[in-house]
Amino acid sequence: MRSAEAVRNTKETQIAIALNLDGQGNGEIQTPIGFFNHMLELFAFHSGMDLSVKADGDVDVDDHHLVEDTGILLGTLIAQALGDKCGIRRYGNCRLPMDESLAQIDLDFSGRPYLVFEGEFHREAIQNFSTEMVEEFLRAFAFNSKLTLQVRFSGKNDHHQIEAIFKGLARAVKEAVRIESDRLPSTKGVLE
Ligand SMILES: [Mn+2]
Repeated sequence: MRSAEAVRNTKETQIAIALNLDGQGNGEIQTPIGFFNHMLELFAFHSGMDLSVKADGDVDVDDHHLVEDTGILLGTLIAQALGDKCGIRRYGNCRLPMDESLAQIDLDFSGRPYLVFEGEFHREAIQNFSTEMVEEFLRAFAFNSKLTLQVRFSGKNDHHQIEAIFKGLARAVKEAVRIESDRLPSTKGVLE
C-alpha cells in the first residue's frame, strides 16, 4: 500500500495529513480556510488518492503559514508514499479548462524540485485565501515532493483559474504516480 501519514507542529501551525496514493479520491479536509478546503477536496477527488487533512494555525496573522505548511507536509508525504518510485509512470500532463479559464500542468517526479509558475490573478484574495498563496503552496508542494512542476494558466475569474490549477495538478499527479512497469523510469538508475 502506497500510503503515508504524519503530524507537523510548529509555533505557527498544527497539521496532520494521511494519504493513500491508491485510494478512491475520498477527501476529508478540515482547515479554517473555506476556499482552501474546496481546493484540497477537489485535489483528493481528481487525484484518486484518499486524503485526510486537518490543519489549524495562526490564521489571525494571515493564511500564509497554514497554506504553505500544508503544502510542505503534503509534498513530504507524497514523496514518502512513492518510496523509490519503482514502476511509476513518472511524468504527468493535464490541460484543464474551467469555463473561460485554462490551466496547463506538466510535471515530472524527477527528484529535482523546480517550479515554473506563469499566469496572473486579478484580485487579492478569495475570502480568507490570498491568491498569492497559490504559488507558495505549489512551491512548497513541489520542493518537498521533489517534483519538477510547470504551471501555466489564463482566465478572467480567479476562482475558476485556481480551481483549474488544482484539478489539473491532481489529474497530472494521478497519471505520474500510476504504476506501469516493474522498473525505475530512469536511465540514470535513480530518481532522487
Ligand atoms: Mn468552485
